Amino acid sequence: MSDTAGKPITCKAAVAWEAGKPVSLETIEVAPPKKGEVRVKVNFTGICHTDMYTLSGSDPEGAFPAVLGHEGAGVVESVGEGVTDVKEGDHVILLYTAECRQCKFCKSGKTNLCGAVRATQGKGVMPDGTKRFTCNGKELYHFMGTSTFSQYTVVSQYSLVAIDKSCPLDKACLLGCGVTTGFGAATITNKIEEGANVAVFGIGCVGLAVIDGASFNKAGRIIAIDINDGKEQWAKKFGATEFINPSKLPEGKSIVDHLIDITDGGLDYTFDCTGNTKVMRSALESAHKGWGEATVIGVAAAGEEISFRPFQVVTGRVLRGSAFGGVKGRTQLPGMVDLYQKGEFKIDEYITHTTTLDEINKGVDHTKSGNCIRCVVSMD
Ligand code: NAD
Ligand code: DAO
Ligand code: ZN
Repeated sequence: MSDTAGKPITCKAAVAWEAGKPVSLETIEVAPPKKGEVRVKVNFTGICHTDMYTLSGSDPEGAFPAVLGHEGAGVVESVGEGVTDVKEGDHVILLYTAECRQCKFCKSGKTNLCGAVRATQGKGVMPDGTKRFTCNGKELYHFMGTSTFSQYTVVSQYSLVAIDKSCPLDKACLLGCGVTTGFGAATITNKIEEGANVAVFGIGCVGLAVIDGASFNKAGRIIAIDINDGKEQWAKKFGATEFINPSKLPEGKSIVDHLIDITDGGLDYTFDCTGNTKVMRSALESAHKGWGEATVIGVAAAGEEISFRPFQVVTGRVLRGSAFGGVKGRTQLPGMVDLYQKGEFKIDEYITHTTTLDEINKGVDHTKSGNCIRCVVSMD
């Protein structure tokens, strides 16, 4: 048993004191894990746009002060009573989409959404309704059930998965969100068939991972669409066959009309990876009549709505969504780690920036810039 088991740990964390302000490096106390919980030493975390969205104050579920971060990997420091699936020393990926294997969602076999910790996770507390982080005596909220912007975090036993120790944690952390989300959307939520034609709107980490998943499934044409021309070389590196900047089409030509023209009627699969509701509509309308399937991955701002003509779906197009790529974290992530280790899909290539916990605000700035795919933060 570790020397620290059962005791509070003092460590550093980036604390979001209030919306709209930079996170602040603080010394915090992390309480030991209670029944059914696990305390993890976080070695690396990615920074995702959802962290930025919550930090901006736009997230209706955002509670402050909080420890943000949800794309992390580390090592189990100690486990609470009753935890049997992971043990001290295990290498783990934190899961913002939990998997309990007991709730009606998990048992349905139809979804990777899990109900076990959903309600408390959304309120920024542990499943028993309390918090494990304090800073100068003030309690800090948890975030997405993971809070990876701290050197130590406490999570539900359903919110992490042990992985092979040979997988480097600075890469494994990206399986905690962006890479898994896109790759899974192409290969699990949708099982893109060999030769199928695909369009991906929005070429960030998630869109690139959709492209990688489509290539993995041997799609035919993979058309990447982004308003930033700089994304063309990225898209092609990941397997896109074509790139279109919709803002550079001839006057009066919409991206939907253009896609329908160049694909003889539309795409077999389309993906929104922007979070823009107008783009979501374009994704549906550029799916082929009769069978085209459009998947919303992007998260729209609170209160936004999608509109489209019902005839679009009456005539056989399908609109669906995908959370965490449809991946059941505890069951399926170890297999994804194996695939990565065998070189069958990309992780390293997404990392355009690295930084340290001390300089995490530089990472936040990188993430907001148009040229960052993922910034990985070393927590030591
Ligand atoms: P990102 O900001 O790195 O990439 C978005 C890309 O979309 C950018 O390249 C941008 O130039 C492009 N874009 C913006 N407006 C556009 C438009 N009108 N037409 C075409 N391209 C446009 O973001 P990311 O990290 O790749 O995440 C993408 C989205 O996925 C975000 O909304 C994020 O919140 C969401 N997300 C969802 C899940 C999930 O489980 N569903 C998980 C992770 C992220
Ligand atoms: O079960 O009600 C629920 C919510 C599950 C979470 C779905 C998350 C999808 C998008 C998250 C943003 C990216 C980190
Ligand atoms: Zn469950």
